[in-house]
Formats: sequence, C-alpha cells, structure tokens
Amino acid sequence: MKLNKPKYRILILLVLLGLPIAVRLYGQAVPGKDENIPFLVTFGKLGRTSWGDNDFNQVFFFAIPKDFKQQFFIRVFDPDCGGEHDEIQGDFNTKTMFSVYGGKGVDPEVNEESRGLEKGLNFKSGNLLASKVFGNEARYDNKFYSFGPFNPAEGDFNARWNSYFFKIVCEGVAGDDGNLYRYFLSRDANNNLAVEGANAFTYSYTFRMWNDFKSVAHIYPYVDTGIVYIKQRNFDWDKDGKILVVSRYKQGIDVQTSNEDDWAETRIPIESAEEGSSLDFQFHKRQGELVKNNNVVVTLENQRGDALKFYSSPIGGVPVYQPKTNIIKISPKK
Ligand SMILES: [Ca+2]
Ligand SMILES: [Ca+2]
Ligand SMILES: [Ca+2]
Repeated sequence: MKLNKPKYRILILLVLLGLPIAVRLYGQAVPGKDENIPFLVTFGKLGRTSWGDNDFNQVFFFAIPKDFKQQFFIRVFDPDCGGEHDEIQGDFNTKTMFSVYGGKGVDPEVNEESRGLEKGLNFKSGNLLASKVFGNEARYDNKFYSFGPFNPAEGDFNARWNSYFFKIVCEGVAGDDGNLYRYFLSRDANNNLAVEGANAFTYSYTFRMWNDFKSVAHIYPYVDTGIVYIKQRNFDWDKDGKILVVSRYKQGIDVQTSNEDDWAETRIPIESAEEGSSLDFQFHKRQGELVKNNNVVVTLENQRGDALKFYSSPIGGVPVYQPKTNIIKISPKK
C-alpha cells in the first residue's frame, strides 16, 4: 500500500514525532480493542466473592459526542448465563438484569453515587430507558441483544466533554454463576456499526483474563489535571503474575497484587507531565501452572479520594514509554 495521501502523511508525522493521536474512531467495543480482555463478568448475587466479583454488579458509561445526531443502540453480547462463555457453579441458575439510564443524575462527574463504587449508594440514578432480565436462554447464547434505539439527547449532557452520557447497569439479581458478556455501541440494531468519536468508561472494572500465558490484558485510566498520586486497588487477582504500570514516563512499575478474595493496594506517584494522558495498566499472567478463569476487579483513586475513570479507548492513545534522551557530557577544559 502506498501511503502517499496527505491524511496518512500527517498520521505518520504525528507517530514519528511521538505525539498522541487524540481522535479515535473505534471506542465502541467494551472491552475495547486495545485492552485485550475477553469479557466483562458479573456474578449472581448468591455467588462467592472469592470467584472474583466483589459486588455482583457492574456500571459502565457511554459518552456520545454532541455532534452525533442519529439514533444508536447498546448491544450486549451473550447477555444470558448458560451455554457458551459463562462460568457455571452447580447448575446455571443466574438471572442478570441489564438496565440503561439517561437524563439528569447519570453524569458521574456531577453525581458521585452514579459511579457504582459503594454498596447501598444509588447507582441506578437517572431515567430508566430500557431494562431486561436474562436467565439461561439459548436464544441469547453467543448472540447479541440490542437495547434501543436511543436518541443522544436522552442522555445527561456534560459540557466539559461535550458529550451526552448514558449508563448501563448489569446486576446479578439471582443465582450464583458468573455471567460473561461484552458491550458494543452501535448505529445499527443488527450490526456493529461504530458511533464515531464515542467512548465508554467505568470506575470499577470487573473482567475475565484470557486462559493463555502469553496474553497481556490492559486497562487505561485517564489522569486528569491536579493529580499528585493515585491509589491502585485490585481484588482477587489469585497471584496470577504481575501487574505493571506503564506510561510515557514509566517503564513499568510493579503494583501489589491480591491473592484470593482480598484487596491489594499500591500508591503510585504521578509526574506533572503525565496529567491529561492515559496510563497503561498491564496484567501479565503467571508462567508455569495456568491460573484458569481468573476474574479480577480494579479501581483507582487520586490523593483526594476521587475515583479515576478507565476508558475502553485510551484518551490520547495507548501510552508508550519513551526513554529520556541521553545527555552528552562535555568534560570541562583543563
Ligand atoms: Ca448455579
Ligand atoms: Ca453470558
Ligand atoms: Ca480471581
């Protein structure tokens, strides 16, 4: 392929200059393209936390850019719990409720309860736009179910991001099995057609690792301005290898890892030059005996106790470590 079009030239120039490419047009799949995570996971409320889900629900937000005027759909892949992909305990008896919210009360920058971080808080804030409960149902197994259509203006407008925010809550309302699923934000009910410029984020990420030694999963928190340090917490990692933090300024800082049904916490200093960019949390599996079906929860907060967002498509692009240029020493003249 000849890359002689001006568009490509600019792109190559940006890459050569090491500048992040801010506009990403595929922030549609959750987990995202760069994350290398097979599934989100939510257990039925009778599950044990030692299976890797601390609270039996998961809250995700979609940000739809203001200039997108069409209807859209939130598609859930494998919403049922049974058949392929899901984690059985005894027999499949889990029921999972997915609920989509719009309107005032959704925006988690305005309404902290909406983030879904603590039990008992009202994370189901906003107007309920659609809801459905899925059991062990072959017709939804290994298939998509589409919520919508929704109009962007039904969301909660956030001026800072110039976007309408929507929320999808997944709750394990019955049973004890683990429901594995993914989301896709689409312009079409029956196909995955991207909403350009959209993104998705969460504050508490519960996901499944691949059953593969070589596979490295990534999540990308966004570091806002004014952050001095962050406190990273992970739950039920099963001592499955290493968790590293990489950024343009960090080559790979090890964080404390949890074992079984417990949390581990690490404080990570942030350079001022890292503000307004993404970090790359890398999850490297342990070599030797394979840790199978590992589900893990990750949260982050700053020095003020405010939670950080994890974006499905990293803001500013995937951060790549850039070694400092060597300073040439000039010997003083004698
Ligand atoms: Ca069961
Ligand atoms: Ca499922
Ligand atoms: Ca686990």
